[in-house]
Amino acid sequence: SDGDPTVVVTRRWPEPVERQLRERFSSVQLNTDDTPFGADRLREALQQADVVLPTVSDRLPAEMFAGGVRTRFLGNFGVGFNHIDVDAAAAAGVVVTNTPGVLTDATADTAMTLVLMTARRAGEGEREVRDGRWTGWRPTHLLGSDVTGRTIGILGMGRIGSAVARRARFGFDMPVVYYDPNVTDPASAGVPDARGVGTVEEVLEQADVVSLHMPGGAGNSRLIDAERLARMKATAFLINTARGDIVDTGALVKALSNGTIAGAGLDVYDTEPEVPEALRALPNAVLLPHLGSATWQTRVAMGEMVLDNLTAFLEGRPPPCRVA
Ligand code: 8YV
Repeated sequence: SDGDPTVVVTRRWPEPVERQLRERFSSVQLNTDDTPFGADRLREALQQADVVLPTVSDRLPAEMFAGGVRTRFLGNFGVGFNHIDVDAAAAAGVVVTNTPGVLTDATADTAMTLVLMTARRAGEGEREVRDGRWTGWRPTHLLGSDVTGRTIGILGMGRIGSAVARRARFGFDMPVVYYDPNVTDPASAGVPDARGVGTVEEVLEQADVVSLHMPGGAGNSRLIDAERLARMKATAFLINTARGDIVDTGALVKALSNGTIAGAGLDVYDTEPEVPEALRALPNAVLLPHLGSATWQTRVAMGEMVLDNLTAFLEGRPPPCRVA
């Protein structure tokens, strides 16, 4: 893809990075109405464009690459890439990159937002005020649970898990227990006194708040099922800013309705943007619309990182964030 590659961008990006795209590539196609592409338009893009820049809302399973594609570079706008079959892409000669690091703090902040909102019943309270149902202060009104000093359990102590652990430990005095077979020295995560344990179950049994930070996709699919939810304390909260498929949603709805756990704070869903009515009806669930990395600064940085990877690829250098 030398000279002037054709570039398809599947969703709107923040203006500063769309401007860079227009300045750099004369044949860039921006998705001006910002509607999700769907399978047909994605297949067409892979057949016609040298470069496609997708997001989490674009499903790219193996069949998209079957029979070969024109696209040589897929620069994913986001760190998680379980929506792309990277093996099939590689077999079709497509280089895939992602955007690690630049969204770590924004996503960890979202996780802490959910911890606080869930434990302190902030969503319930906000709805009460807005609906004109607040009747005044009283000693037993909307009592939540303390956050400061309670134990946080981190499943997946990578970049984002570590950033949540540091916020919890140093901002909220929370002891940290974690499961991540790849992290043997918690000092490397910036939390020297975090306690690594050998199983997911130990984290679930010990934590007052459990926060998920592993990748989605086959390996972790339905990791948090009915049996594991039952291992959690009845007073505990489950936080998910990672991927929806890590949690069995049906089992979570049951656990939230029958008091198996106290509450859940979710930013991601396995059927996005569909959120089951049974979940939406539960007062002890705080539900955000996949806001993890949604700040101006972070989304611009993500776009710039996609562009850096694309530039490296087009100049024949190894893209810094190649996956697989
Ligand atoms: C993005 C995310 O908003 O990076 C990820 O994996 O889930 C979010 O930061 C989304 O993926 C955009 O493609």
